[in-house]
Order: sequence, then C-alpha cells, then structure tokens
Amino acid sequence: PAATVLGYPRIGRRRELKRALEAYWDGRATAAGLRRAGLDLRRESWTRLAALGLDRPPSNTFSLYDHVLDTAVMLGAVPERYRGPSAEDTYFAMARGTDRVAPLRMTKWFDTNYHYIVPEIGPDTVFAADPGKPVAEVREARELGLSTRPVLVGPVTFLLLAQGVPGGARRFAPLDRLPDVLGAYKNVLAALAAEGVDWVQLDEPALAAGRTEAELDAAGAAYRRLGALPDRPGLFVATYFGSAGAALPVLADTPVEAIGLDLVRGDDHLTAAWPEALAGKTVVAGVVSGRDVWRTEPEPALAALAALRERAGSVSVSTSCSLLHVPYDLAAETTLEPALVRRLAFADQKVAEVTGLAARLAVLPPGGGPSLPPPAAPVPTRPPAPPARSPYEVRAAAQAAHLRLPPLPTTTIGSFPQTGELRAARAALAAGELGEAEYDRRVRGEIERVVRLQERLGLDVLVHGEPERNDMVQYFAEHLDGFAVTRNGWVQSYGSRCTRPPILHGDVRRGAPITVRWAEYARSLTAMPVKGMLTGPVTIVAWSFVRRDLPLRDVVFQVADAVRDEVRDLEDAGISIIQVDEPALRELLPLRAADQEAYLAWAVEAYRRATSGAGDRTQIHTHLCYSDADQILAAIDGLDADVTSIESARSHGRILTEPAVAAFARGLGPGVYDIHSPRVPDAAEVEKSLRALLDVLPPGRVWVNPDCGLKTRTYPQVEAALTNLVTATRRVRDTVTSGG
Ligand code: THG
Ligand code: ZN
Repeated sequence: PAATVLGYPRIGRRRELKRALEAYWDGRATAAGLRRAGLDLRRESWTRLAALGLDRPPSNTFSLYDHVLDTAVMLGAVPERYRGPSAEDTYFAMARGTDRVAPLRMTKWFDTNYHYIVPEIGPDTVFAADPGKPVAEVREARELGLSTRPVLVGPVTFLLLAQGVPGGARRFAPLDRLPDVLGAYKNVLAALAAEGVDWVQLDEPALAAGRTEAELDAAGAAYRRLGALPDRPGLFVATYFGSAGAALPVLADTPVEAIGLDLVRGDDHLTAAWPEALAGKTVVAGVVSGRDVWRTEPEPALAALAALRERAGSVSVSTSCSLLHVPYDLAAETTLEPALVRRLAFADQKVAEVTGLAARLAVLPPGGGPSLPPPAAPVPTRPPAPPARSPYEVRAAAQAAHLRLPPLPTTTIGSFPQTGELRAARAALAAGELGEAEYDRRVRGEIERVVRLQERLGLDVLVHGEPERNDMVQYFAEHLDGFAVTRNGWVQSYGSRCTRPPILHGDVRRGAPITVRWAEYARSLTAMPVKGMLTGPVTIVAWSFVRRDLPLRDVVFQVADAVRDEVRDLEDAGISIIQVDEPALRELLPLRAADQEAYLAWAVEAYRRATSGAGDRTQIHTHLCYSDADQILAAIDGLDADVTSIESARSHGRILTEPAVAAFARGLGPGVYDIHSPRVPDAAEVEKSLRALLDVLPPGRVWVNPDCGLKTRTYPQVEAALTNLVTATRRVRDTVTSGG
C-alpha cells in the first residue's frame, strides 16, 4: 500500500478498554463482556482508519494488556506456573500475578513510557504456535469488508526482549532458541496465508538499537529462513526508534519484500551507503513521527520520500513507529490555544498526514520535488552553569546540627494513598462544580489527616502526602509556563494505566510558587521536619511531549531553572529537607551506547542546576524507581544529593553490590517495603532487611523508607506496613546506638 501506519492506539477514545478491564478484574463484568468490549474497540479503529483513507489498516495491534505478552502466548511460551482454568486466567496471571504467583517482570518498551511484559524463555521452553488471535482479527475486519495487515512482534526482537528463566543456566541466552521460535512463526505465517492475508508486518525495533555481529547474523539467518517458506504472506520487516544502521544491509540481503525505516529518528538513512539489494524492495518510509504530537512539515518529508524513490523499488509512506504512543484525536481537545493546535497532530491527524503525503508523492514527477532540507540549526550557546554546593562533609555537618535526626531516620517517598473523595473533588473542580476555596479546604483536611497519621506512627521526617497532585509530572506542567495539558490525551503506560503527557511547546518559566503553600501548611501543623516534594527536570521532560526546535538538553535546563526557583522558595518557607525525584533518569538514556555519556553528563548537570541553590543546611533528597541502576551508578553519584532512596525491596538487596555502595557515598535509603505488592511485611522481616543493610553500609548513612510512593496502596496496608517499619527501626536503632 502507498500509505500506512505501523499501529494505532487501543485503550479507547474514552478509555473504554481501561474501564472494561478494571470491571472484569473487579468481578463486575464477565470474560464475554470483556471480549465484546475488545471487539467493539477493534471495529471502531478499523472503521476509522479506513475512513481516513488507509486501504489496508493494520490488525493484531489490539491487546488486552500488552502485545509482547500476546506474542508469548501466540508462540506457546507460557511458564507452567501461570496456567489457569481459562485463557483469561492464564493471560492475566502472567500480566498481574495472583495470590499464588508473582507476575512476570514488566519493563520499558525501548525508550518510550510504554511498559511491556518480559517473556520468560528457558532452554526447555516448548514453543507451539497458536495463531488464533491474529487470524481472528483478520476475520473480524473482513466482516467489515476490510483487508488488514496483521502486525506481529518479530522473532529477533521477541527473543532479545525476553529474559532467561530465573535460576536457569547462566550461559543461556533466549536468542539461542531462535531456530525453535522460527518453527512457531512458520506455522503462524502459514495460517495467515491460508486466511488470504497478503502482507504481514514483523516489528523489529531491536534491530535499530545497535546490535552485535552475532545478533545481526541471527537476524539475517531468521529472515532468510522465513523468506524461504513457500506458504507465507509478503514480509514487511519494520525497524524503528532509530536508524536501521548495520541491520539494513543484513535485511536487504534476505528475501523479505518490504523494510520499514524510521526517518524521524534515523536521520542518516538518506546519507549512509545504500545497499543495492533495496532497489528490488519496498521501503516503508516512516516520515511521520509516531512518538510526538507535532505536525509533520510536508516539504522535508516529501523531499525524503522523493530521494528514497530514486533508490528503492517502491516507497510507501508511513509513521515512524506505531501510533500507540500518541493520543487519538486532536479534535477531542477543546481547551488548547488555537495557535498551538495549528502545530499539533495526534494519531488521527497523523494518519491524514500519511495519506496526504502519499497522494502528493504519487503525482510528483521522477527526479522532481523539493530538495533535501539543509542541516539542522546550530546549537544555541548554553547558559552558564550555576555554582556547585559545598563539599558533602560540610553540608552533612550543617544538616546534622540543624535537623538533629536520630540514627536510621524513618521517612516515606512522598505520596500517600489517593482517596476516591479527593479524586472526585478534583474532577468537580475541573468541571466547575466545586469552587477553588472549597477544593483547597478539602486538600488541607487531607494534609492534616496525613500529618497526624505520620506523627502517630512515629516517623521522623514527614511529608504532606501530595493530595493536590493527579500525577507527579502533569501537576507541575499545569503550573509552569510553556506547557499545555490535554483533557482527553490519554496514552497507555501499561495494562489499564494511562497518563496524559503534557505538551512542552514554549520556553519554560515558573511564575508563582507551585508547591510552597501545601508544604508550608504541613510544616505549620507539626514540630517534626516536613520534606518538600518536587519532580526533577529530566523526569518532567521525559514524560512530556517536547518541542523539537531546541536541543533536548536546553529544554531540560529551562525546566531545571524553574525547579531551582521552587527549591529556593521552599527553603525560604522554612522547609529544610527537599526531595527532587528523578525516576526517569535512566529512561532517557540513549539506546546507542555512543550517545549515553553525553546524555548522562547534561542530565546530571540539569539536576545540579535544579538543586545547587540550596544552602548547606538544606538536605536534598532524591528518589529513583528502578532496580537496574548499574548502568548509571556514576550518574546517580554525580547528582550529589544528600540522601538517595531507591527501589530495592523487590530485588532483595541485589542493588547493593559493592560498586553501588561505593557510588552512594552519601545517605542511602534502600526501600525495605515493596509498595508494588499488597503484602504487608512484618516487623521481623523489616528488621532482617535493616540488619543486612548495616552489614554493608555505615549506620550513619542509612535511611529507612518504603521503596516508592504509597499512592497505589490502601490506608490499612500503609498503616500496618509503616507501623512495622518503625517498630523494626527502633529495635535496630537500640542496638546501633548502644555500640552494637
Ligand atoms: N507519571 C507519569 N508517567 C509515569 C509514571 C507516573 N511513567 C512510568 C511510571 N510512573 C508507571 N506508570 C504509571 C502510569 C499511570 C498510572 C500509574 C503508573 C496511573 N494512571 C491513572 C490511571 O490510569 O487511572 C491516571 C492518573 C491521572 O489522573 O493522571 O495510575 O507516575 N506521567
Ligand atoms: Zn519510585
């Protein structure tokens, strides 16, 4: 087809899938009801895509939870412990766990904010193809009179994203199982061919991430083997999230009929050496970004398409990746400034861009068309770096004298459970049904309740609980110049969970203080120290759609300066402990190793810009959410925070390897309560974790805290867990202070 998209959102324009899933999980709906909701959503999407001019929309892009999990199921790679009485039981046990088994691990889909379920593949995993889902979707679309192109995660990416069976053989890598997996793909392709399918899309984003020779060899072998099958549809292998690089000649040298290139991220495709074999293939040119909400500039896109047409057998116009990462429709937004709206395109507008460009390309005479765009504008000069803080020893002494905290101080990460009443109040405020003053009164009531609870529990450093925040990024975006927020711009994060990424479209500035009045109110209620809570500049940018006319680094520096203003105002309001979280620090790490060092350098600099205005007496905390910090230990050290809290409860202390301990040369709070699970640890268990920590860390550096915010837990769980946490700390503290 001359125009296509690699995928489309699936959560529903009004988040129908979220509601259907949560109703099913709560027992308010049957499996049949859930399946019906899925079918309705698929029909609506295909109909829409056809109406927007796609003659062969993609199918199998729908998922009840995650498309990588769907692929594992399609290949029969279901670990025995998850098998349940029904297909739904098995599927959701893998995704969410049950009383009996923990779920499969979940992690980021490349450098997006989408999370996939990590398949578990061992030397003995039995692969058995079940083409039921892709075949059923082909039939469903056909009932609407539509032919579709089924989309599958490709075999190489599937295995590269998988993890070995825990405790399995050390030398084993899931990619070792490629020959067996290909046997299952063969059966799926045959089933789709028998269904009359003429094209299949195999997603291989992993090939654009820079791969080893061995991995590229494996990819070449895989596609030669699939290409040689007699019973198969046309093969379209889609690379994205970067330049295909060394994978391009490898794929060109196989029988696959079409190759997808990300021309938004992979800007070297038009300048790099071009494999001759591509002259016989279709290039699916991803010139419309699937990763952002900006309108595509037609002239440069058309120039790239015209240049590609000179070299490839034929060219199709496409998005750079699936549209899963953008909201459905700009038309659903009623509150955005018209001047901004003119710069934007959501999923449906991007589909129209693709068909529009294809139409223009079709009438462009050979050799004609606009010339390639000039090289990018020069990088603006950087504002001077603000002065660094005093050496840690100096700050630590000033803070100890000022704060007078006991050894092993106890605290929480910031958020407390969000009550239904408060969410309802926020919705009523947005709808104009609740006055500002009444909303404030309710938030204050909640803050007081949370402060009193923490006093009663005996915590040492209190928080206000963040009842005023919907989301740790959205909230700041709503209060900073340069951002716009959407009403309906939901994007799936994982399963039924969504965010509305703010749109960072202009220069970022902070006008009035944002968090100060809430922190100040909490402080006024208690004699205990209250910690101020801010989101760091990298995370605010990572979870937003960001303007492209400035280097990312300069955008992050602008946000850092806004956070710096807020730090100063919190300090002026008498807040002596300020936490600036950077859970997304690792997320923006470039996929290519060669780009990582430069990124980490400016990310660290941004954090220091945000925090270095604090005086010596002010204690800066940070919180990082992940356990696979190994790659960025030096950067975490470089943040120069006085105290760092990290997730650790789930990794059972794995993070505290020797290099990690050395990297955290300052205060460290490895989480001792896993808030991701409804389970409440007893005091003996917390005590054991603490004593294990004291084997590797000096007592003067250890903080005691849960491993993340408490927002997703219930009050009964939180009260019980924090009671045990304080009890355990007091027991250990007694032995530490008596010289033990
Ligand atoms: N905020 C944002 N992005 C994130 C996180 C976040 N990305 C990664 C990480 N945390 C995990 N993701 C989520 C995303 C959404 C939710 C929970 C974890 C969630 N969302 C509400 C829902 O779907 O019902 C809606 C929240 C809202 O009103 O904005 O619970 O914390 N930006
Ligand atoms: Zn966290």
